[in-house]
Amino acid sequence: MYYHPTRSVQIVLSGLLSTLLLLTTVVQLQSQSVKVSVTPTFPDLPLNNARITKMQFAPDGSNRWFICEQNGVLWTAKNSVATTRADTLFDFRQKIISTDEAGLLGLAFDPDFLTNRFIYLNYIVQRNDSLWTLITRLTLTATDPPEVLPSSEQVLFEIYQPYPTHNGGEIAFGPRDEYLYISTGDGGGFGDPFNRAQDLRSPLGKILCIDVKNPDPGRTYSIPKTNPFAGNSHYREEIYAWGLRNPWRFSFDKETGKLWAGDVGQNASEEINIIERGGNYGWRVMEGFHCFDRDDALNLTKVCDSTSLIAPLYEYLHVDLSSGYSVTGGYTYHGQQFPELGGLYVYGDLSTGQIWGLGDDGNGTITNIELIDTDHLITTFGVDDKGEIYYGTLGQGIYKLQ
Ligand SMILES: [Ca+2]
Repeated sequence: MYYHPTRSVQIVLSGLLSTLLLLTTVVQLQSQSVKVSVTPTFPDLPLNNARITKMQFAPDGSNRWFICEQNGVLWTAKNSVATTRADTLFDFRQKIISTDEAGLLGLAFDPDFLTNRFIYLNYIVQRNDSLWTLITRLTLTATDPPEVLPSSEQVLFEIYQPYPTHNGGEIAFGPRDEYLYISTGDGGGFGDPFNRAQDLRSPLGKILCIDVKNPDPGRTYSIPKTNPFAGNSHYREEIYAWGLRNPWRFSFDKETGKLWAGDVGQNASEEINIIERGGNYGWRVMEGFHCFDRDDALNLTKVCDSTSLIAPLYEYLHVDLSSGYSVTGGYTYHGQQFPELGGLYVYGDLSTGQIWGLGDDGNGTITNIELIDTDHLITTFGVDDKGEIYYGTLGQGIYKLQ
């Protein structure tokens, strides 16, 4: 059964969301107008069932992908189907915990990478019986291939993780403010058992924002003055937005500056959100457009107080195993190959391998186009220097949309 988007619109009508949403029309299209296929990016590299968690294109003209594997290995290879060589930048398998959803999860290049050669990582370690997310910075050599200077690693920020699930994992610099944005999940457990995503004293279930380029004296970062709780020590001052379950992947539209996030759902709904400063995205009061009940998680008609909560731009429901149940956020498209996709947000689903393009015309019409239905377990997307889109998988390789 194919999910019909008007279903969510009808539920909105019976719910308590703002009247603005009632004006929204969702148009679901198949891909007949856009011909998309996928091809292996590295057909001659032995990827050995690598569980790819992140792929970033180097911003220095070296034509290199940097590829993170969940187990803690970072490697680089030239972006060519003729590539036969990959170079390991580091092997952190001994220090990174790679189990369930934990591991090496995120990578970002410094906005001034050309001069400082800094990269930033998001990964999980175990200390005694506790799991921690570490955000660290490393320096690369200017050689080709580059090498990591291991002694350069500095821990900038850390977050206690109660479970090895719903750990978020994205890190990215804002294209306009150069702050470092970090996604955290609610920390795991069914239905956010400790209500961490709504707890403004917890860093979990959030998008965080810190300034690592202008740290306070004696610290590794500072709080941007524009953060909603900057200067308010009653709350976590790093919070930028909250009410998120597991925003595993987010990205900035390089042209509009908008922050797009895919928030992985619980039992009912996968969300695409436009994240705004100070926004509360609902979890666990709501899942997608629906009030959430921990005791009856499939009841989509429950009533709750959704005042001041921000609904997703779009959701798809867990109808059956063919409908998708774990969103993988992607990137807005600004490449050359598919003019029809210009400005659309390209994202996918881990479980079904579907890839869609989502557009908002700004006048209340949201269009979701299925671009292709692959057989791949899509974990993450990447963009090359021409704006073309790729994705990594759990053990099935790396592919390019073309
Ligand atoms: Ca939400």
